[in-house]
Amino acid sequence: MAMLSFERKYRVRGGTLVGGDLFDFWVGPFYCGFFGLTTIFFATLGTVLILWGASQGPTWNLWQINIAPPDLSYGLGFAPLLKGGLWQLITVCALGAFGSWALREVEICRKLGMGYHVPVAFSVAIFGYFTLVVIRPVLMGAWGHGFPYGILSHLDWVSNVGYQYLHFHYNPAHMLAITLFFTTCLALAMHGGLILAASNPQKGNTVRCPEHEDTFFRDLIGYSVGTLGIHRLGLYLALGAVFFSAVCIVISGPFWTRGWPEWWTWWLNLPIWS
Ligand code: UQ2
Repeated sequence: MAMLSFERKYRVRGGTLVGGDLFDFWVGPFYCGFFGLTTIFFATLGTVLILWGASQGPTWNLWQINIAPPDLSYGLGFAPLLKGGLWQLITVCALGAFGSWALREVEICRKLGMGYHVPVAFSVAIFGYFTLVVIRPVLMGAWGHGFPYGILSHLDWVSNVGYQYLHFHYNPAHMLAITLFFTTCLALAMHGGLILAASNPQKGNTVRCPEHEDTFFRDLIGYSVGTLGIHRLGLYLALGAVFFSAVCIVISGPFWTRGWPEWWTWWLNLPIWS
């Protein structure tokens, strides 16, 4: 692992949330910390449980391995290990590992005197997963509403749940989420393109500065969002995409049980048409 000579200077003591100085050390390039240990604990245990679950299943085909949530009849109770209990334990391990990783990010931010933007952003991704395997199943009254852990099986789950609501593209929150995902791609493509363009000048010229980047977009569309602004915009678009993805699935079932095309009857029933 490459290490720049000045990096040592930024490896500062303190900023820990738990454990004081006890776990405040590095292993090679990696910070440990209390949450580094809990991350390793949950990630290792979860991986071992998945491997053991696979060993009890009918296949070692990587695409077909599946660890399913409990049957709906178990409701919100515990299920036997091979009847969804494994899925429940693996879910606890996953949330333990993701949460530990977010808190390790917080400790590193505190050490470096940085803002908490990275752990906040990661927490929104965790919230997306939490919505699928905890919030929605709890609102629906059964862990069996969580998605199965498997490459093809989770795709089948997405397809089946989608068709249960006839046509998921009519879900207004799904529309918003897709629009935000596409706009995130547009913004990152524009930003990546602009940065590479400015740092690869024509032969004989020096690398271009932010003034040139601003000027390009002012010449093109009369507006530049700015060098800080493009990163804010990218963050908000990406977090918004994940947030509305979580909204679009959590309203499907708990708050709307029919097909999504039918939701639009409020529009057809507006009094202005009569
Ligand atoms: C910009 C700017 C950057 C950029 C980009 C723009 C100098 C290096 C890409 C242009 C972006 C605009 C005008 C916003 C587009 C809006 C949406 C919703 C995609 O001005 O400042 O910094 O990378």
